[in-house]
Amino acid sequence: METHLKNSVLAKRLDSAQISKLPPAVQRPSYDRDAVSPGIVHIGLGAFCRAHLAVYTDDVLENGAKDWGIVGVDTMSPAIRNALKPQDCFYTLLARDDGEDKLRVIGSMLDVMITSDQRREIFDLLIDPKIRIVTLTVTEKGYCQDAATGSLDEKHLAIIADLANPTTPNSIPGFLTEAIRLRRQAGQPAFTVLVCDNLAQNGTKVRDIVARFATLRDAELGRFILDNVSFPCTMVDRITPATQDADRAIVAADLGVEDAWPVVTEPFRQWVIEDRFPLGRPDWEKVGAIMVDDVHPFEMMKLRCLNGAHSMLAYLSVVAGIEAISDAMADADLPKIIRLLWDEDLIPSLPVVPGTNVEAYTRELETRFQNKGVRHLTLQISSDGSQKLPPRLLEAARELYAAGTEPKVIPLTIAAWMRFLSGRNERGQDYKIADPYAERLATLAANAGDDPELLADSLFAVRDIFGEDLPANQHFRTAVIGHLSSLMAQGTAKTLKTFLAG
Ligand code: CS2
Repeated sequence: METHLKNSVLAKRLDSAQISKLPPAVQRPSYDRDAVSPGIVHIGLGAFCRAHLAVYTDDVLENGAKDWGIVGVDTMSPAIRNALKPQDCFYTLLARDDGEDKLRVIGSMLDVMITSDQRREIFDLLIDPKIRIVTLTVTEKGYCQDAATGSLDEKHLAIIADLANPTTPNSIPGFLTEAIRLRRQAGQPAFTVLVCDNLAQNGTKVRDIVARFATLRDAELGRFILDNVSFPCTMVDRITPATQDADRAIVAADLGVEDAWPVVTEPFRQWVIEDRFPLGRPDWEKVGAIMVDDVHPFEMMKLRCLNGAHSMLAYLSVVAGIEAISDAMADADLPKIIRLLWDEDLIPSLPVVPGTNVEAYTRELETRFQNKGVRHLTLQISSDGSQKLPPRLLEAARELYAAGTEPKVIPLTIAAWMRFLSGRNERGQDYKIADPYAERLATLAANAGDDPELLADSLFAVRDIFGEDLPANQHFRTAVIGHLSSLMAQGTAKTLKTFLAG
């Protein structure tokens, strides 16, 4: 990123002074940004939140709200602060459809802070009564959960470290607990915690994780959190890949000034939120969010049909050497396999929800996945399978077995993930496996060599992914081993053809 800027021939950088000089086609804040104060602290500044909740919030500011600006906090590296602070935290959103680009400069992010060197400052802000909501996008693994059960992983090294030094936390459960404790000590009512990651029952799950961490510190604090802190569940959706240098070049050419970290996304966006905000919230429902009493049915539909299909496409594609989701959608067989995943396994696993049409939803997903303007890399989606597969697909498999039917495509997906763990695709190219369990999984895969049964059984033994029940289920085990044998012996193309013929 910084290299791109150094080589740039454009002298100017996007910032407050440039906003009024941007080309007319670029949408930009028309509100008085200096009059906006922060009401939200957002933790986890990846591309997604900047294409989603920051945009909904920007719309609310456009509607005249003054006290719902966002202060962004990142726990990973100073890169985002280095990129955004010189731009007065303005950044560009490039919404792309096949052939159509819309640029918009977002102003809802008022400041960016980093936990490594601004922890005290961040805690001071978090006890300020003007902050009423803490939103999070830290990915599934950020919550230090046992993926199979969704409860706090008490053996997680970051959790052990934070329990030893609870006032200087680095993990998300440790950080939230300390912020809630300090706020209570300051006599302020608790802020609302709005989890915007793809976990089933995300708010409830994270509340239990945080309360458990707090209980390990002090049982009374754990009780306080359960009784007093609201964690509404949400379903968030907008396909937003990591920004590439090529995107920066497109944005710079269109804006006429440099933006060190724009975000590229699709036009579609959706947000369903449980309306439990004791200290108030922005009028997100006036700008397209759907406020409901129970998010769970919407969340299951999205987590399974969108994210589950993404994971399936990702593992089969990475192994086959297909780089992007839109390329996978142009394959002869992969779109048919996704259709089967939806029709045979996922749609039957979902409750019927009045007002939603899951068949239409999956047809819309096909179109969204085909969008060539958003180059969503399959390797990016393949990350963190140990955390993503349980809520996206393994839960559905469990429910189908419990209802007396058998999943057909989920075992193929699990076999593809197992094959993927070899780290080499069918063209002989190596790729990096990004996963909190990467080392453990790669070692199991290497030790099993080319024996599919040994590989499957060694991976099934990782109980914090598969639990006890699925490895003991003979149908599931046999189906996975069958597909894995085929993938290893014949490759993805032939395996898919045989599967579709069968
Ligand atoms: C994707 C999600 O990377 C992934 O695992 O499945 O980031 C997906 O693009 C978003 O959830 C869409 O809302």
